[in-house]
Order: sequence, then structure tokens, then C-alpha cells
Amino acid sequence: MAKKKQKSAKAKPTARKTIKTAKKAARSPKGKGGLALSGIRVLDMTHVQSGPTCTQLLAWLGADVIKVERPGTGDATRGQLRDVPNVDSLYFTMLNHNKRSITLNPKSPVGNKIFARLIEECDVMVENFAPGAIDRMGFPWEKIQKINPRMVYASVKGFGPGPYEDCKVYENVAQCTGGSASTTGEIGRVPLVTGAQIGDSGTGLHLALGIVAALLQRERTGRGQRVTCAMQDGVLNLCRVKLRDQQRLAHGPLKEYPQYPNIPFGPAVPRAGNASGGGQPGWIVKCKGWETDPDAYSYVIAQAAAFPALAKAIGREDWLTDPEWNTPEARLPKLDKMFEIIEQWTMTKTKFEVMDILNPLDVPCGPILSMKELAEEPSLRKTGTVVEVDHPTRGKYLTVGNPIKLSDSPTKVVRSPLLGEHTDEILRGVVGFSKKDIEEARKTGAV
Ligand code: CAO
Repeated sequence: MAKKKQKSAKAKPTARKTIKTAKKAARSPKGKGGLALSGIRVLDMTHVQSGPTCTQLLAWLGADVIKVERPGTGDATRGQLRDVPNVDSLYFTMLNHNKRSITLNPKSPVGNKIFARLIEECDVMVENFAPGAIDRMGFPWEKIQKINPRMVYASVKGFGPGPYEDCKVYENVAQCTGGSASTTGEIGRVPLVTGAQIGDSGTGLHLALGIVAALLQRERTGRGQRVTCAMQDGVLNLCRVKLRDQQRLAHGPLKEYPQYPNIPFGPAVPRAGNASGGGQPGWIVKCKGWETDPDAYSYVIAQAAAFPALAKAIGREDWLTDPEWNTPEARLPKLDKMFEIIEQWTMTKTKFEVMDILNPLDVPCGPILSMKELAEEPSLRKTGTVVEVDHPTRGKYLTVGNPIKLSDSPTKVVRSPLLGEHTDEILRGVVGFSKKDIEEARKTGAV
């Protein structure tokens, strides 16, 4: 007992001291401590979209990201979907900001040694090649660990261990195998993929979180670890609510789905058009100009709490006293009719007017914004979510900046590197090569 008392008496000043130190730190000028991931060096063996999404985030958070690219060609996306001849594509530039580029062939004898030196000098290695590709380069995890036991080694693959683990996977394959496509689309029509890159960028996001957690754990254990994210798993995680509904289905029809009560449910969660994924009825309704503008629509949620205000706004105050309409249960079997009536009203307003009228009434709603509108939206420019970047060969272009805002680690978006732009700088500054070493490495084709 006495011992316990002693312990807690000891703990109190420590907690107070910690708060005191934090208060002092809070008064020190911002930016003095660098960015969130300052001092972390990333060996970036990623290509296409999922891996680069992850390393771009790490770079935005302050890590020194060294992108390793095949000499001569680099990341294949540099040349894909080009809008301007002989210039790095937007596909590449928009996924590789704030990184340095070194050309290096780890499969060549000299390249192999340089790569091993880079493993020694880095904290994190990220890759998203086909299964086994890094092993075939001569660097299985066991060897990486041996070279640098502090290394956090992170990979994206299409599938986790199992029947498909050797498969190559792109975005839409992940959407189809992760449950997104089977639950997306109009009722009774073909499965649809979504424009949001939940397989690639979604998995890159998951991986970045795993890396940051592993770095934090390394602070305590002193050792790195393997971080893996399968795209199928990432998509399924984002489709979590649909697996919820799959289990609810065993206990009766999904009453909030537009199928209810007229269309029978099968054994699996069906596609539900634009119905809300939550318990609140929602739908996309036409707005003024829909005949010519493909994006003149709004999403409106007829949440029970805001229903009286919504009914009044659209001129249907009678709904509030009519037992056919005045309870969520009464409305449930005729949500399609309800949204048709709401649409008669929204069609008389622009999507922005609908937002301006319904938002103050606490009716959750939102205009369907086109990419053009998003690109031109001043508030997104102001917050750095949409940024204009200058590039030496392509000129000015727009990109999506860091959506994660840290008050003490502001993001400055820096253009993507040209192929091998930092090869000499990295060989000198990180690998420790002399001018002569660099020349020799270049002669052998290793860089
Ligand atoms: N120097 C020399 N060779 C290099 C190199 C370098 N710097 N970088 C990569 N390579 C080689 C690899 O060693 C590999 O060669 P081997 O197959 O002979 O071992 C090859 O280039 C790349 O292989 P890959 O199979 O990964 O490339 P791919 O274009 O055929 O496939 C993809 C692309 C995306 C389908 C596949 O990489 C994959 O399934 N990745 C995992 C899942 C994933 O991330 N998918 C998302 C794709 S979009 O973000």
C-alpha cells in the first residue's frame, strides 16, 4: 500500500513536468522544430499510383524522399497519358511532388552496392512492384533487415497471402475484388467502378499510416519492421459499411435501401444507386439547368430531425400533419416518391441555391461539383488543397495539395523531379561517392 502511494506521488510531478515542458514548447516559434517527418529519409521504390501516393504524403510531411528510377526510362507514368509531348505527364507530376529522383539499376553490380548503401542510410523503404520483384533484385526482407535493422520496409501488393498473392493488380481490379464494384451502381444494372482511386490512393494512404506507426514504435524498440497493405484489404476496409449490411441482411430486408419494400433482396448486399450509406435517406436530385449541364444536381438527405424544415422549405408543410408522411416509418416505403417531390422543388433552383437555402436549416446537402468547379474554387486554393505549381518543362499546372493539415508542419508543394535530377547530389551527399566514383558508376550504366 505504502509502495503504491509512493509510486503515485512520484507520477504526479512527472505529469506536471511534462505539461510544463509542453507549455514551454508551445510558446516557441512555429517551424523551429522542422516539419513532422524532418530527419526521416525514405528510399522510394514505388511506381504508378499507390506507392507514389504514400511517399508523396511522407514527403509533404517533411521526409526526404529519394525516388529510385530505372535509368533511361524512369517511372512508366512519366510517359503515360501525356497531354504535352516530351514532357513529364500530369499523371507523374501530380503523384511525385517534393521528392528527389535518382536513376539507379540495383540489378547491376555497381547499382547493387549503391542500393545497399542507400538501405543503410534510409529509415523507410517503400515499394509497390509485382510480388517478388525486390527479392529478384537481390534484396529480400531478411537481407534488408541485416543491412539496416532499423529499416521500416513497406509494400503495397494487390492481395494478401492466399490464392491470389502472386497477381499483378491495378486500381479497378482492386475495386472489383474488394467489394466496391458489387455494391456500386444502379439497381439491377452492371457493377460500376468509382472515379475515386480507392484501390491505389486509398491503399497508399493506409500504407503511410502504417509507416508512421512503425516509426513511432521504432522509437521504443529500436528496430524497424515490415508493413504491408493489400489493395483488396484497403478497398474492403473502405467498404466496411457494406459488410455491415451483408450481416444485417440475414435478419431481414435492408429497409433504408431503395429496393425496400418493392424489390426482393437476394443473398448478397445489392447495388443501391445513390442511396445514402448511413441510416438517413438521401438521393441525388436534379437542379435548375440539368437539361444541359451534366453536373446540375444536388445530394439531399431527408434526415428525420431536419425533415420539418425541409418540408416547409419545399412548400410541403402539409407533410408534417399528414400521417402518410409525418413519420420516418410512413415515408420509408415511398422514398422514391418523396425525392421526386423534393426534386420538383430543387429543379427550380441552382445547386448552389439549394445549398444556400437548405444548409442553414440543417438539412445535410451538397452540390455535385465538377472537376472544373473544384479547380476554380477559391476556398480550396486558399487552403492549399488545390495548388498551382510551376514546372521547368511543362510550365504551370494544378495539383491537389496535402489534404492533411498540420498546424505545426505546413506543407509547401514542390514540383516533381525530372528523371535523375538529383542523381549526383544523392550519390555525393547520401552514398558518399566522389566525383570519380560517380563517373565510374555512370560508365557501367548503374545510374
Ligand atoms: N532498375 C532496373 N529494374 C527495375 C527498376 C530499376 N530501377 N525498377 C523496377 N525494375 C524492374 C523490376 O525489377 C521488375 O523486373 P522483374 O519482373 O524482371 O523482376 C520490373 O521492373 C517491374 O515489374 P512490375 O512487374 O512491377 O511492373 P509491371 O509494369 O509489369 O506491373 C503493376 C505493374 C502495378 C501491375 C505491378 O507492379 C503490381 O502489381 N504492383 C503491386 C500492386 C500495385 O501497387 N498496384 C498498383 C498499381 S497503380 O498504383
